[in-house]
Amino acid sequence: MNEAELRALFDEIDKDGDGRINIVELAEGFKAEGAHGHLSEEVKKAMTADANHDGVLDFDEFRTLLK
Ligand SMILES: [Ca+2]
Ligand SMILES: [Ca+2]
Repeated sequence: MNEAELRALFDEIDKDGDGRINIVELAEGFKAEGAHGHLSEEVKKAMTADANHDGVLDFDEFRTLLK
């Protein structure tokens, strides 16, 4: 996935457009991607990318997650 694709995906998940992905947006994003069953596990796993522990994923953290 290149930088532009990452940015497009980030913007798609970041529904309120504040430049950060919170847990609700993340869960909705996973649902949209067709994740089933262990949604909370997937979200928990994704939040380990929250390097500065502010409870949201900024673009840098999001990029690290998908690397
Ligand atoms: Ca947001
Ligand atoms: Ca963060």
